[in-house]
Amino acid sequence: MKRVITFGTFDLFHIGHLRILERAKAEGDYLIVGISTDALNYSKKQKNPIYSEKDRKRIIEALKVVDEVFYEESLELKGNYIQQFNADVLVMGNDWEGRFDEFKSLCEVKYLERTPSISTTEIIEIIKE
Ligand code: C2G
Repeated sequence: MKRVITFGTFDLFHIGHLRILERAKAEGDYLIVGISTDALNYSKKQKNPIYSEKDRKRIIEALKVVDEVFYEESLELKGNYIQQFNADVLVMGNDWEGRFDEFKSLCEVKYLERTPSISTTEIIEIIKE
């Protein structure tokens, strides 16, 4: 059984998120998703997500294509998570192209094309206007 791991904040869950999770699952048989905690998100983006980590996790857990979900507490722990969850493939959107190449010694690393014209940031901007 091929085990796939991916990571993300998945705030204001949208079609781009669903598509990457579907394509990640298609890379193997079992999909594990690391949800960025609120604290990790704050450290990356200096702002809090709209949805709490608890709600973001519940939404991802409810998806048919997702088999297992955990909290990603730190970007530096990615290698540990890959080993802990016995992942064969790491999938990320290509906005992260090249950023996780160091893990090629642990598993396959694949960057999939982002879905164009949709992002959480853009949704927030449109609602604000
Ligand atoms: N994504 C996508 N198409 C979009 C928007 C997002 O394919 N239009 C993908 C991203 O490339 C990423 C996943 O959806 O692989 C989750 O995106 P974010 O929630 O923005 O994740 P991010 O905050 O970048 O966190 O350890 C890495 C981080 O946890 C990733």
